[in-house]
Amino acid sequence: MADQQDDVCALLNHADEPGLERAIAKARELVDRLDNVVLNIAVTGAAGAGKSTFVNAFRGLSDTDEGAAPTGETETTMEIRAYPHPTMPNVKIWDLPGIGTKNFKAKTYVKDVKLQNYDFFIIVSEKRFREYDIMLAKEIQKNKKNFYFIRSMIDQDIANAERRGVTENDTLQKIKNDCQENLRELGSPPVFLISSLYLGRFDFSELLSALETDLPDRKSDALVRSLPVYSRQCLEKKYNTFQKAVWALAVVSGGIAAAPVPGLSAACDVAMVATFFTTCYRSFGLDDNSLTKLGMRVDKPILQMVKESKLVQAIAGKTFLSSQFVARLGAAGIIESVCSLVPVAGNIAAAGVSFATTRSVLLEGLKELYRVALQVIEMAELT
Ligand SMILES: Nc1nc2c(ncn2[C@@H]2O[C@H](COP(=O)(O)OP(=O)(O)O)[C@@H](O)[C@H]2O)c(=O)[nH]1
Ligand SMILES: [Mg+2]
Repeated sequence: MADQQDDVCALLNHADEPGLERAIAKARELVDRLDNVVLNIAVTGAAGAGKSTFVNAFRGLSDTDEGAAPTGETETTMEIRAYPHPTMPNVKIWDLPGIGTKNFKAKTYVKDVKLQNYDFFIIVSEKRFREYDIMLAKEIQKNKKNFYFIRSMIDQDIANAERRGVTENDTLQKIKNDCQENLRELGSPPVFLISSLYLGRFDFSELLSALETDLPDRKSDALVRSLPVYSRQCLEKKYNTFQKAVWALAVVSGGIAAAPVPGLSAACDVAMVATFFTTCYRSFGLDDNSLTKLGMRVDKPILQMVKESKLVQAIAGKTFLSSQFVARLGAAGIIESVCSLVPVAGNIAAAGVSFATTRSVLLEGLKELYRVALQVIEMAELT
């Protein structure tokens, strides 16, 4: 009984709401958001600025992957195109033509591209920002939306400058100064120096931090979960967003289990657990496709190592028939440790018991996936 009271206290603390009912309502809302947050990111800039390559990198795709935005193409038909995230289709990146192009005249641009539909704008340039880029930023500002300037293809600038004996730091500083000078009439907003070939280098993590600060929490979490794992810090952020969601998932699952608890498979909502683990597994880049790509990039056989985790095997095997899934989780040693929490039978309120059990299962499984993903990062020598 004491355990149950502790759980309810923990729940109320997390929910930051007076009253159990309101806490449960808030949990339901959070779980809804976990799957249904809509995020529309607009990427704009001149032809050849590196927009499509950035759109692909943001979605964890290389240029040759199925569904990747075509890159290096001469833009003849200028159109707005949406690129949904491969595993989170509610996160969409839009490849927008620059302002002042043939089909998108400056005067009617705001109306034509439906500026209001986007959460924020990324304005890309591979050189200095153009007059049109600045004009667009002003329109975005008028519409009370945020924009972020990206100076793209930084890896190329560095390679070129190194050939002339200029150091990386000097090159980065010079480009940053030039860009800010270039954007003086906008009050010299920050400019993020990015290479879409190496998201883990240069200013991508600063860009992410700025976005996290500016976006509402639920959108910021969706963004973090959707990004490819490009660094250890990115993986940690992902882990934190999932940890935050666990209590809400456990509450909602508790509400579903209305009967006394005969055993574990009835105590927690197995379908929900399976969905949650699959989401984490994809977000951590543990699926075959992501691992193969990473393995090729860094020339290391990462895939085999990951396959040693029984939980990863269970998720990859897609055995979502409840009993089989639970059996596989049991084999992974995750459920065993929480079995003791479940009474064999009894009239303890099922919701309370289920909350504790489910929370433990979710936290343990999440920790296991995080552990494997960290090993992957170490093997790939991403920092
Ligand atoms: N080295 C390097 N090349 C890039 C980068 N981003 C884009 N490119 C190349 O620049 C060219 C134009 O890029 P693309 O994404 O098609 O530009 P868009 O017209 O703005 O969509 C392509 O050949 C890309 O491969 C980058 O970060 N580094
Ligand atoms: Mg393009």
